[in-house]
Amino acid sequence: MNIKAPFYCLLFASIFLLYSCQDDESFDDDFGVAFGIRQDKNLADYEAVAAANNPALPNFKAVIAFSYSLDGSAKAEYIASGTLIAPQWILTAAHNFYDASEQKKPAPVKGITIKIGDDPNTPTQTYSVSQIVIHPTWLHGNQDFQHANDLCLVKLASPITSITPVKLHSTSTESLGSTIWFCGFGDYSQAPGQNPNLESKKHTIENILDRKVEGLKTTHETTVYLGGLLAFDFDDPIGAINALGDNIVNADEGILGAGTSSAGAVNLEGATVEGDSGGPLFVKNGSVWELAGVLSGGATDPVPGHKKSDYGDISVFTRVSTSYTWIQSVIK
Ligand SMILES: [Ca+2]
Ligand SMILES: [Ca+2]
Repeated sequence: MNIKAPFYCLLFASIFLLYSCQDDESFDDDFGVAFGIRQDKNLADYEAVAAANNPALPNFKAVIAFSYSLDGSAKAEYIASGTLIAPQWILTAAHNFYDASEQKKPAPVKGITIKIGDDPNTPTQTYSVSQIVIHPTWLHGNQDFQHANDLCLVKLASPITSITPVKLHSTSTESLGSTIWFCGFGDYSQAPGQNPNLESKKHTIENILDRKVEGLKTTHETTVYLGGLLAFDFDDPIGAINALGDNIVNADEGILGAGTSSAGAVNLEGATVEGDSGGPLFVKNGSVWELAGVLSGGATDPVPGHKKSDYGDISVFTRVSTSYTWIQSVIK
């Protein structure tokens, strides 16, 4: 295992993409009081929900880990998350495999491994990848979160038959104020109490949907691609820091638009961290938990003195329903 401390990669807009990159520096100094999880909870509480397979909750088994290199070598130094949406297709974020500010071309498939199970250190199965399909306008230069095109479809070399794929949310009926779940393999290895030499286990977080944005669009050649965003904030238990409940403080929040947000934390309230990129945001549609968002990044400096993934963090997702047509056109 060669996990190095990751860092946030800044992109052209001030919203950053969550990314797991090679970096020898410790980021202990960046820890706030609540790195990704409530200060009064343990990471094990969040991991237990992912492993429990409760039928009343989303199908967390379909959430997979990627380990990969950017140059196609077998030395995987990056981690990311994704969701099985068809037996041979995984939906994730484009920036995991192609960030034009860092690379000349997307990561070769031969350097990508898919890990199944709750613990990527001891995966129950591994799969290789035959193809990655990056959103056309992301691939051709519009690598800015506000284009809402941070999406990538990963085709497996062979189908996964042991896991039921997750249903995509296609109806744009995501309900502001509703409970949502996120799941991913974000890197907590440097957090207090964790083994710094191991990859972090699959974990969930619970939150409330605070924002939805639509009407974004990009064009490649003559094709127009619609896009949208979803977002939530990381509230503290007593409701002192409500990042999306106050005034719009910067351009990032401006793109998410005006609105309200509940103050105070839900039971497993959390934020997203590096390595969670590409992981799913689930919304409940009737009785079915559907994949509604793909983790892209977070708003920069949402509250004064903010440290990454601490209370006040704002997580931003590329919306699935607004890109449903493109996704279906690839995996059909
Ligand atoms: Ca919240
Ligand atoms: Ca809030």
